[in-house]
Amino acid sequence: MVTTVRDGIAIKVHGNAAHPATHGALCTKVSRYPERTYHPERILKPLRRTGPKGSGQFETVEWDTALADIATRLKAIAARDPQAILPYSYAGTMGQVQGESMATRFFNCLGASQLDYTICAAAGGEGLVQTLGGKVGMRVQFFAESRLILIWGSNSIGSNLHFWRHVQTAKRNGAKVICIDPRRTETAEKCHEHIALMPGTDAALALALMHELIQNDWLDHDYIARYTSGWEPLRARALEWPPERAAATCGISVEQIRSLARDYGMAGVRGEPAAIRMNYGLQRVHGGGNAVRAIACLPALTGAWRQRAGGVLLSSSGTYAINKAALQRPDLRTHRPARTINMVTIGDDLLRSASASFGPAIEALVVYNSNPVTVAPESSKVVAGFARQDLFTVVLEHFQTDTADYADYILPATTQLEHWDIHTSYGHTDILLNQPSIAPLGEAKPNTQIFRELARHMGFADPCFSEDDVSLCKVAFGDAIDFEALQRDGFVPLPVPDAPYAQGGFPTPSGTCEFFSERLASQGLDGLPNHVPNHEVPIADSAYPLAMISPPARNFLNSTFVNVKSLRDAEGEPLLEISAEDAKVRGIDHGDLVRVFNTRGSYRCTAHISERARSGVVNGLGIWWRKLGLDGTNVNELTSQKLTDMGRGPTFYDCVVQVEKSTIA
Ligand SMILES: Nc1nc2c(c(=O)[nH]1)N[C@H]1C(S)=C(S)[C@@H](COP(=O)(O)OP(=O)(O)OC[C@H]3O[C@@H](n4cnc5c(=O)[nH]c(N)nc54)[C@H](O)[C@@H]3O)O[C@H]1N2
Ligand SMILES: Nc1nc2c(c(=O)[nH]1)N[C@H]1C(S)=C(S)[C@@H](COP(=O)(O)OP(=O)(O)OC[C@H]3O[C@@H](n4cnc5c(=O)[nH]c(N)nc54)[C@H](O)[C@@H]3O)O[C@H]1N2
Ligand SMILES: [Mo]
Repeated sequence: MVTTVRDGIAIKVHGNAAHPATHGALCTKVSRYPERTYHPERILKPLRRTGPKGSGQFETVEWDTALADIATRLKAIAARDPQAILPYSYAGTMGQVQGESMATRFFNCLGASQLDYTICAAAGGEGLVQTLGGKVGMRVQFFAESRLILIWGSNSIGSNLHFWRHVQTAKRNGAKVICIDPRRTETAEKCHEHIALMPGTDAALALALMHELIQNDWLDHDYIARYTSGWEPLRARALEWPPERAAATCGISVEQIRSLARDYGMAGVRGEPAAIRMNYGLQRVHGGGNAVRAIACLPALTGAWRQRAGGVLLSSSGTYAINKAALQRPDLRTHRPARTINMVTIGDDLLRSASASFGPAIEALVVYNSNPVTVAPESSKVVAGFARQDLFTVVLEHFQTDTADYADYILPATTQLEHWDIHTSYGHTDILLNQPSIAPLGEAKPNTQIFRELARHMGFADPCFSEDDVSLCKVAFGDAIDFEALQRDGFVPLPVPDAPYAQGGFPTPSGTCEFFSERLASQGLDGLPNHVPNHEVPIADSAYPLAMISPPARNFLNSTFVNVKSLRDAEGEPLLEISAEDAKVRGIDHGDLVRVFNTRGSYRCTAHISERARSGVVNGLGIWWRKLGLDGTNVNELTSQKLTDMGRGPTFYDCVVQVEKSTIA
């Protein structure tokens, strides 16, 4: 991203044309970054709560007053048990320095509880690691050369525009593109085919594809023999999944499955590269880890990995050898090993009292780079937790988010335009440097600086608390990269092979693509991928007969940008997409106010009768700020804290609901 600055003011941001991965383009929301940065509601001074928790009433205070008081409060809690203090952080702008570096040093030194960073990609990441050995895969640019592309569980146009460019190139060169997604997204409608399966049934589809590859002998026997393990048991498992069985499970036709298998299998037979762009949408369900495992097996069956434009890509993040120990200094943790709290279950965990198994109740929360009151599942619990009178909460933020409303202190943080950071990717494999283009606005400080100063107030003496941000940027990759080149160009590509698994060499313990995972089996789990049904499977004529998914709205980045007027205007209002059929039986018209509800809660929004929704599934687009929605709620009022089969991840898209016309205005 290149920022144009005039008289110290950032007036425009655009993509760096010299960077091949972005190719000079930004998505709409990020192109509004100046509007967000200079937003009149930016928090530019530390704030201290004056009204009741959640009321959003604050007064400004001096930095030193705020930090001294916060340090006093944290010290008192730490003297009893530092594990009663919990940091909570996640996406922010996903940098390594403003993310888990100085902050993590601080909490390590304090001996605070540790956070399990699971809210996004944990299940799929684990599934991929069990099968391929790492978060690694095809090089993203070679999708442009593929002849067949499956976009599986991703709205690329909405959430990964830079990938979509390669798809367009492939399409122009005659490739066939197929989208597998319950929702008819912007992406699905631009593909040649769209397979709108029921949420959480992807493993069943993948197993049926294997069944067809076996029955028709569309297999690369040589590749299987040389570079895979567990073929015989996988074969037996796949043969349990004829297309008829999978069609019933997935809510699609037998012919759709046969046709997809034929396209994928024949590409292999003809030696035409077939590529799968999986993404995290399909793993936010109970069986998310297994689904990723099943899909990740496919290219090894047909030998698609032999070509650089064939294989699968879920994430490239495993390519980066980040020196986390140097950034985070786990050696500072001299206390006994602290417990780990899963960020997905923050609702329940904030409401837990002390016990032998849990440890101390959470007495203090320090939130940065995240907006849990908006994004975490089962909001009623999360809100009740944040509203606890005896909880001390500090939030580092740009804006008074739903979470900041519950803070005792809000500390103003800098944005990406105002600080140093270093970034990785989960698509391409370049390292990126973020250099500040403008001075911090008002009294805002980088997260790193806030934790440096807090460390001083706590009396932490280790010299690592004076390391500056440029040095942290250098530490992240050490000698592995040429920092001067990074500073000059803004990006440095990592050396990665074009076709990483053309001759095996998977980073698994066996060096093969592991159809059967000994590691999973040794944990008492199924060593083979299987279809693991959703926690909540919709059943006709039951109290909650509809499945609800809540993928992000195109113009929002999770809950970021929701307060940027031009983007919020583009999205309009919180809405629920419902099929004509499901709307009709409920007497719902387009634009009606509806109540969406289940055992966890109730949420009102506007119904859109839309072809984007298949029958049996409603789409509640996210992630609106609660305070901008009707009744001060959002879609996470309905989602559950149940976890995935692997990785302890969230199940946002595994949720049943009922919908009715709202009777009150
Ligand atoms: N505009 C925008 N871009 C974003 C984000 C954003 O919030 N807004 N978020 C960023 C982040 S944090 C992430 S993790 C990535 C996520 O990016 P992706 O992992 O690519 O996922 P999404 O595009 O968010 O959408 C998930 C898609 O999965 C579909 N889906 C839901 N359930 C299932 C299922 O069971 N099976 C299948 N096959 N599909 C399913 C949804 O309908 C949706 O189209 O995007 C990043 N980019
Ligand atoms: N229902 C439903 N819920 C979901 C999802 C879904 O698809 N459906 N998606 C899930 C996914 S994939 C993810 S990744 C999570 C994301 O959830 P979060 O990690 O909470 O991400 P955001 O909502 O983008 O909020 C990031 C916050 O960090 C702030 N921020 C940005 N940069 C900085 C900085 O430098 N310093 C500080 N202090 N703050 C900063 C922003 O202002 C913003 O309020 O949400 C999850 N929740
Ligand atoms: Mo995410």
